[in-house]
This record gives sequence, structure tokens and C-alpha cells, in this order.
Amino acid sequence: MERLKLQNIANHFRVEGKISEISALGNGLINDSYKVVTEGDSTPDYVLQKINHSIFRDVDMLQANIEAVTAHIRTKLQAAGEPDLGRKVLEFLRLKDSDKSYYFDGEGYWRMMVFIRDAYSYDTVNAQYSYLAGKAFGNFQAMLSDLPYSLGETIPNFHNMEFRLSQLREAVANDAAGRLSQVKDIVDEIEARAEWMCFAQRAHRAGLLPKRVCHCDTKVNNMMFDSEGNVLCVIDLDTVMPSFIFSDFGDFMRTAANTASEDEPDLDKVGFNFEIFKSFTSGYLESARSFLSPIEIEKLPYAACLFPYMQAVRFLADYIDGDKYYKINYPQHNLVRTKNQLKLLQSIESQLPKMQEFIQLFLQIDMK
Ligand code: GN1
Ligand code: MG
Repeated sequence: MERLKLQNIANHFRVEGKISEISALGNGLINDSYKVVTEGDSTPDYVLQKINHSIFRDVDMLQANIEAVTAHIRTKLQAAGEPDLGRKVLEFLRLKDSDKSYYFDGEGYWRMMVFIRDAYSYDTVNAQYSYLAGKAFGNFQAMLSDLPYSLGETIPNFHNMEFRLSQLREAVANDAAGRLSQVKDIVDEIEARAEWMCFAQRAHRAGLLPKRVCHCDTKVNNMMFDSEGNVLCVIDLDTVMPSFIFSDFGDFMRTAANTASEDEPDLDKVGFNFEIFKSFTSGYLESARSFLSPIEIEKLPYAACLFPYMQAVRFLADYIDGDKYYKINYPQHNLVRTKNQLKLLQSIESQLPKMQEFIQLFLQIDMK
């Protein structure tokens, strides 16, 4: 999008300083992000984001959720005497002519937040970062456990496995892009696991598994680190909503413990890194076990399987549908992603006994 147009949009927000530069930022699959640089060092830089309105239908709800979550975290950090508040929680700008935190330009919805300075995000992490990330996500969930506001579902049924399977089945029935014949084997491979993978929904209906406020997009690159590897904060809060804690655990595993990126076409490179599982799980349980129930802990290995599976279902449904949801760089992109996630799933499945053993041991040692 051209610079002048972006600058005009940015100027509707309460920006401090004079804008000197605007450039594209990040590699998210849903929203478009830009970095807005201001002149000099005394004013912050910003991130300007175009909200994907075809996916996030209710922008008022979306922003109300995000405002509630960031305000709650800010209050908690302030009470704890946090000196570096500006880097520990996202700060959204309001419009100049109203208190709204988003701007509608007649076509699309925009929002703006302060750019966190001296922060880094990664697509892969080592074991130490993974441990710190585990602690950070546990803390994030813990901080939000007493949120005095009931969050809306910004994308209804977002991590509902039964619903995601029904979407795939609908895509298969319609075969809108005429691609079904190429992917029949993959559909079968998915269907063979359908019942097992819907365990969480059944357990929830039976009253055995609660929903808690979760982030629901805990890809490793949605976390900001400082130069020493300490976690500053969690970003990309669009999908913060009630879900099973499996969402945050599973999606981090899916991205951080994959030995390749989620769209690596060479499947020999794709596999599950057990060391990352161990370190993330240790960190996560350290900060989250005080509020987790036994079933939530025992089923973490299931969660590690669930997310590559769910992602495979979502990528495949989109491929069959003709690539309407995820941004793609080439025609087979969603198919490559699907195969990648299934390969990861197989690798995780082969390590399930080891994972279960680790969780049991961890709990025994920690309980003494
Ligand atoms: C999307 O926006 P981004 O790229 O962080 C998606 C996630 C998927 C992910 C797959 C709202 O996240 O659910 O896991 O792509 N977000 C939405 O990479 O659908
Ligand atoms: Mg993201």
C-alpha cells in the first residue's frame, strides 16, 4: 500500500512525533502490518496494522477484548512494581477524535500500537529460550485467570476440533477448486485420527475440561524477547479468548519444536524436537501448574499432537476450497503446509510414550 495513504491513516491516531518512514513488517498470515518510524529518539515508533475484517468480523469485540486484556496485565505489572512497563505489555493508540482504538477508512479497519524497542522475535528457539517461553505463557495465562471481563470469541469455534473437521468435510463435499482427487489419501489420514483428536471437546462436554483465557496463537514468533533471551511480552492478541489450555501449549510446540518451518517442503527436514518439548513443558508447568487440573497436565502430549493435526485440517480445507483464508506465495503452498504438519504429527506420535513418561516424572519430582 502506498506510503501517503498509510501515513494518512496513521495520522488519525494520537501519534507522538513526526512520522519519517513506513515499511512493511513481519510475516503473519492474516493481518497486514507496517512499522511506522518517527523522527528522533524522543518519540516512540509504532506498528500500524490492517485488521483482516473478513476473518475478524466483529472489530468492536476484537478491540474490546484486547483492551481488556492489556489493561488487566498492565494493572498487574504496575502492582508488582514493574519498571519496564512499556516493553512488557502492548499499548494501543486511540484516535484523535474519539476514544476508539481503531479507525475505519471506508474500506478497512486499522489499529496502531507502540513498537516495542530493542525487542526480537524468532521463528526458531533453542532449549533455554523455550523454557523461558514456557514460563511466560504460563504467566500470561495466570495473569488473565482473574480477568473481570468475559471475553468474546473473536473467531467462533476457533480451536474447536469438531468444528474444524466439519469445515474440512464441507470443503471435501463441495470440492470447490477441483483439487480433491489429488488429496484423497491425506483426507483419509486425517479422518483416521478424527475421534482421538476430538477428545478435548468430549471431555469439555462431560464437564472434565475447563476453558480458560488463552492466547490461541502461540506461534513462537508471537513472543518478543530482549537481547538476553528474556521474554518481554506476548503479541498478536487477536485470538485471546476462552479455550482449552491445550491451545497455547500445543501451538507453541507445533512451531517451536518443529525442526523446520511450517511450510518446509522437504519432509525429511520436518520432525519433532524432544528437547524443546522438555524445556517448554518444564517452564510452562513451573508457572502454570498451580492452577492446572490433573487432566490438563496429563493430556499435554495429546495437545502436542492436536495442533499440528488441527493446522493440517485447516490448511487442507483451505487448499481444497481454493486458498481463501491463508495468504499463499504459490499455488501448492497450503498443500505443502498440510503435508508438513502431518509429517510433524507422525514424528510427535512416535515420541508419545517418551512425552508421557517425562510428564509423569516431572510431576513426581516437582511434588516432593
Ligand atoms: C495464523 O496471523 P498468524 O500468522 O499469526 C492463524 C493461526 C494459525 C497460523 C498458522 C487468526 O496466525 O491460527 O495457527 O496462521 N491465525 C488465525 O501459521 O487464523
Ligand atoms: Mg503472528
